[in-house]
Amino acid sequence: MIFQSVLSLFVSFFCASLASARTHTFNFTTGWVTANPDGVHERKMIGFNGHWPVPDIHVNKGDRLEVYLTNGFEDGASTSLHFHGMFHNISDGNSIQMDGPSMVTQCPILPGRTYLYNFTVGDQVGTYWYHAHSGSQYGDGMRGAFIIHDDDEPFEYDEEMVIQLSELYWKPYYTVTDEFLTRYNPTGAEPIPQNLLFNNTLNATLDFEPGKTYLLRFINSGLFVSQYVAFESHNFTIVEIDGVYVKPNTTNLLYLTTGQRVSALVKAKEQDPHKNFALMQIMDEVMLDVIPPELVLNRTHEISYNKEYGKPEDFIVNDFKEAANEFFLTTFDEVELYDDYDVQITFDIRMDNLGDGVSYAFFNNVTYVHPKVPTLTTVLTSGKYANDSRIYGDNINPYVFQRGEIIEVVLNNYDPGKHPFHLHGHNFQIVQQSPGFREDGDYSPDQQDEITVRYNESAPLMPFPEKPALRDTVLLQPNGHVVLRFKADNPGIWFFHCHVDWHLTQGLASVFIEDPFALQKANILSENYKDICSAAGILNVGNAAGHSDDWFNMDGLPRQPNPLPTGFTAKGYIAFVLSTLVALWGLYSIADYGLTEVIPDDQKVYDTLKKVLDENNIAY
Ligand SMILES: *[C@@H]1O[C@H](CO)[C@@H](O)[C@H](O)[C@H]1NC(C)=O
Ligand SMILES: *[C@@H]1O[C@H](CO)[C@@H](O)[C@H](O)[C@H]1NC(C)=O
Ligand SMILES: *[C@@H]1O[C@H](CO)[C@@H](O)[C@H](O)[C@H]1NC(C)=O
Ligand SMILES: *[C@@H]1O[C@H](CO)[C@@H](O)[C@H](O)[C@H]1NC(C)=O
Ligand SMILES: *[C@@H]1O[C@H](CO)[C@@H](O)[C@H](O)[C@H]1NC(C)=O
Ligand SMILES: *[C@@H]1O[C@H](CO)[C@@H](O)[C@H](O)[C@H]1NC(C)=O
Ligand SMILES: *[C@@H]1O[C@H](CO)[C@@H](O)[C@H](O)[C@H]1NC(C)=O
Ligand SMILES: *[C@@H]1O[C@H](CO)[C@@H](O)[C@H](O)[C@H]1NC(C)=O
Ligand SMILES: *[C@@H]1O[C@H](CO)[C@@H](O)[C@H](O)[C@H]1NC(C)=O
Ligand SMILES: *[C@@H]1O[C@H](CO)[C@@H](O)[C@H](O)[C@H]1NC(C)=O
Ligand SMILES: *[C@@H]1O[C@H](CO)[C@@H](O)[C@H](O)[C@H]1NC(C)=O
Ligand SMILES: [Cu+2]
Repeated sequence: MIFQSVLSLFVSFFCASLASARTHTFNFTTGWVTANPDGVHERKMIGFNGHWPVPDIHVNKGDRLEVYLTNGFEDGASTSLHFHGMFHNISDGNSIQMDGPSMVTQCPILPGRTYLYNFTVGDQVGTYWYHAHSGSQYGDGMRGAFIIHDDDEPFEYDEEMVIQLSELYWKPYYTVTDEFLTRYNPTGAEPIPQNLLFNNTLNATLDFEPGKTYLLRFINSGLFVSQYVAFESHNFTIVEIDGVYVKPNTTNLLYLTTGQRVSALVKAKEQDPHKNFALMQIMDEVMLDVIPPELVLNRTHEISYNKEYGKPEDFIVNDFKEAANEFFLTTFDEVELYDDYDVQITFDIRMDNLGDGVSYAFFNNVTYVHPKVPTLTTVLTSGKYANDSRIYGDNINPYVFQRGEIIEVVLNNYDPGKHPFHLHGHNFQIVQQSPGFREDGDYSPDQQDEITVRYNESAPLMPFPEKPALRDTVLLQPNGHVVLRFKADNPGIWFFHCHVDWHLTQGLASVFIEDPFALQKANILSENYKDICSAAGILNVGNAAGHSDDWFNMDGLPRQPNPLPTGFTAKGYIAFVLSTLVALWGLYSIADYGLTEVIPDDQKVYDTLKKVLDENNIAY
């Protein structure tokens, strides 16, 4: 009897989901499109099929997505696409080849090639996004919202609005990257954007009607800065973060790091207010090493009840500490904290110069360098060796997990920067999240050790939350720490990295290989996968160095540059480059020197500088 009713329940559930699940097919060909996102500076953006912005994608729970991504770049750039927050759960079919990061779960797609991203969204619901996972391409517009609608949302609203927060650089990503990752930028100062963007434009107007409730889905799809959002005379009630429903929490100020999503209900005024209101978008200026005087740090958008009421004034935010704090949000389902861990990984995060003079980012003194073959290829072709982290190459910070283990990741920040850490394939519980301990204005590399407050397990700074926040991207504060836990219940190859894309470019990443034998059982490399690799001249078998005769032979493994020569400290190197620069310009003091101005628009000054530095044979 019981068996029968369970069976019929199962059958009806199965039929219902089968009947409603749809497949959404897209053909996207990448290419440069002339646009003027901020109305100030025309530039080329990365669009699909000749259009920019690229479309938002809306699906329902359980649906399948088939995206044919064709590389249409004519400048030789390779590409790939990642659906941020998707679990690609092995139990929903085998889609680990669809996660997107280049050289982790696929090869770079070369011009003229097409790769199919084909996966179901499984049980996942809420606010996600998709973006390029090759170089910093997404900053130039190769990103869109990805919304999974749910008939059973635990809240009600009349209309939804999807809003991407990002920033704009006027120069193309490859130029900004080149200017960032050079020995002429020895402190690793992040490139300063020229503008904020709100849903890919500068000024926006959102129409409100009295009496209605709106669901505002915010996505920080930027490369770099965190952003605050403040609403004049209206409150936000947070109901979802990163695809996880939370106990409603009301606030006037939201904070989103890059990669994060926050959905909030906003109740419009009951009666016609006879005025319009300001929705403020504000850059977290603490993240900027220098603030150029012309940079506009906040933008005012109009919540329009009636066009005739005129534009709203700025809404002033007095205390940014009032922003909703992710650590205190509780999941709607009140999921309890994993009470212990099986495996603990501690990452000390540092930024420093290596022998080529460039500033790199490190987990435990290792900066991520792409292996010769994607880690997925190594997992699927290494047979019994797949359980041994040594075959993945020490320069990717690899960790192998067994199914069911509770993993605790401790991040200690020996850097005065903010870092939003993102894990592919999982949500994690936020077990500890310290405040920042940065001493303003102090960037001296050799003082970081004194300032930094590491996680001390026997004396945690925060009480352990009984029902912790759960999400896929978390903020690590300057010189502080965070502690995360998740269960290794999703076999895969999961990239764990800082979502400040400049820091990822500097190598702030690790790769988690979860239950490799389950992956081997469920997967073979598809013909499409192998073709893409072959076209790029990448082997379809082998360890991180491309060897398959001896799985522990690491000859030819791509490695990080050597350290600075002994006696040539990072601090000395920075001082030398700075004094050379200062001597050249003769006008600036080191203190207020704008480092991103190191590469001035004036090409002649740049060339002279280069020559002087080369003649002095600084870095090698
Ligand atoms: C998309 O591309 C595929 C393969 O290139 C092709 O078979 C299909 O007809 C295209 N579909 C649409 C809707 O353009
Ligand atoms: C945005 O608003 C500012 C200030 O009101 C105005 O100067 C600018 O022209 C507007 N830009 C666009 C693209 O609408
Ligand atoms: C996508 O994957 C599903 C499940 O494996 C398969 O049935 C379908 O044919 C695939 N779609 C394409 C276009 O290959
Ligand atoms: C933001 O832009 C997307 C398309 O890029 C659009 O679908 C969406 O409605 C816009 N959001 C608002 C609030 O206008
Ligand atoms: C916003 O929430 C605060 C605190 O809950 C409350 O005091 C205030 O009245 C609310 N404001 C509006 C406009 O609803
Ligand atoms: C916006 O920036 C201006 C200066 O750029 C500042 O005066 C103003 O207080 C800021 N407003 C908010 C809400 O932060
Ligand atoms: C809402 O968030 C604040 C901190 O931002 C926290 O103190 C409070 O406990 C939260 N309330 C609920 C119901 O989650
Ligand atoms: C990393 O380097 C620092 C400074 O050189 C050193 O103190 C530390 O012990 C190293 N850490 C690891 C995990 O190797
Ligand atoms: C994989 O390695 C782990 C840890 O070294 C070990 O406990 C486990 O038994 C290994 N699994 C297999 C199937 O060899
Ligand atoms: C960690 O905390 C314990 C308990 O307060 C203390 O005895 C110990 O010295 C601390 N460890 C470090 C490295 O600070
Ligand atoms: C993956 O699916 C399994 C089986 O349904 C489930 O137990 C596990 O929680 C899922 N993991 C994730 C990260 O979705
Ligand atoms: Cu970072």
